[in-house]
Amino acid sequence: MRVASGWVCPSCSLARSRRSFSSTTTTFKSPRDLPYEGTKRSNLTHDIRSRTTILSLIQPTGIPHLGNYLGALRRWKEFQDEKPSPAKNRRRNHMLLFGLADLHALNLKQDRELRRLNIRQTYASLLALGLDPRESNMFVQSQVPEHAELMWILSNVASTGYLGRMTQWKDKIGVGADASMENLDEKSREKLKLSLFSYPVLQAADILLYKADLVPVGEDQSQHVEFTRQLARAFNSTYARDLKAPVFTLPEAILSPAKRVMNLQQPEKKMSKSDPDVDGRILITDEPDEIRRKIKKAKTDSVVGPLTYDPETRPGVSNLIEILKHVTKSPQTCQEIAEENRNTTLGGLKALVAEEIVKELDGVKERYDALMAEGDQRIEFAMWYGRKVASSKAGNTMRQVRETVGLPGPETSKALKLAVGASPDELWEKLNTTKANT
Ligand code: AQP
Repeated sequence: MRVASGWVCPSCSLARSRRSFSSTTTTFKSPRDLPYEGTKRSNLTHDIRSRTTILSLIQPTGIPHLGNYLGALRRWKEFQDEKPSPAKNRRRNHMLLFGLADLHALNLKQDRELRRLNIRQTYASLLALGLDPRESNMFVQSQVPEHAELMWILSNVASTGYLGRMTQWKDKIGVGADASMENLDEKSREKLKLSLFSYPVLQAADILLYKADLVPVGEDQSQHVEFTRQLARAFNSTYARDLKAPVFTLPEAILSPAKRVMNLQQPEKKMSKSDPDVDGRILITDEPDEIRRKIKKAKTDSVVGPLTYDPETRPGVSNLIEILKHVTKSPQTCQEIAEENRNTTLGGLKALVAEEIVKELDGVKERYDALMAEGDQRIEFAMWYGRKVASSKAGNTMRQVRETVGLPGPETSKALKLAVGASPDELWEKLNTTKANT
């Protein structure tokens, strides 16, 4: 493995003394270095052999769907399943932090009971997929208040021009990709809340708070990781220029091969939890017959002739071929899959896709139901455990950030340390006495 010059992750000894915040390249000796075949990891700046922090969050806006699963959650589980390195005394190579982004999810207006249920259901879904709180720390974002604090500090280096060019707020309020703050009509301005516009700043705080090296995400989130890198650079150069080492390292997005699973009913849109049409998505907890029904109903086309892959002219059919490729982790290209099945009817293709999804999600529904039926104890324990680990890491980062920026820490003086257990009156008295005696 070769690591090019430049700043690399803090746990990595290589190139540590170089103080460049720019992106560098790493080459890998073997495919084993990659989380799994087909994963794109370009221009990595850290040494994968050292302990890497991997972080990813999901919004608890409903039960995860096939897009969330293929784009992110399956990866989470694969990281967890990676065997610890014998050379490191069985110490796992990765520190895994997975979270429920419930502060982000406040963007979606919901009744409080439904919100609580969604958080519990999303957490249960992760457990049902096989994520184990003893291996992967699974925390709830709002239970670690440092996320919001770091977001505010990062807001001071976040440019509204950059945020204005990002696509997510445009998607969510339903304006075109070429919309800008200047040409928004009054109604769209009203719809665009500050939390949606500044969503990427909170996402950057999520990542930087844990000094994550790798962030597995679907394609829709990759521009947010790029923005995070930009904020990390801006913070380092604004506040930490005089320090020996930068405060933040630059995270890398890991894009899943399943970049963008599309909506089954509107294949020009991505599959989404919050889309009102439930037939547009396969939930990871759907029963086999429900999966078959939704795939059978998926919008395709009436093109006569052989099966072909062309996302432009045949978006529905192409989406099904892509799903087939990713669910089965086929090394073939989508064109090759289409060619191999050229004489298969659309009905035949749908049946094939449905059966592969049923196989892939086998057992998830049963485990999910069992967890939801058993009461809150297991889920609450897992949340508490995840929060404990996350809070400890977050607290360390925020101490460093406050000091770097010049904000007082939680204890501002030795005197306040003495105050533990004393009432404010007693302490004031004590300070006055000390002053009088000097
Ligand atoms: N359709 C998709 N294809 C591939 N990956 C996807 N992801 C989401 N949709 C797809 C990835 O799943 C992870 C968790 O997503 P999220 O819930 O944090 O945010 P999101 O991208 O906004 O997901 P949804 O399902 O569309 O939720 P709503 O409707 O609530 O906004 C992320 O890594 C994401 O890339």
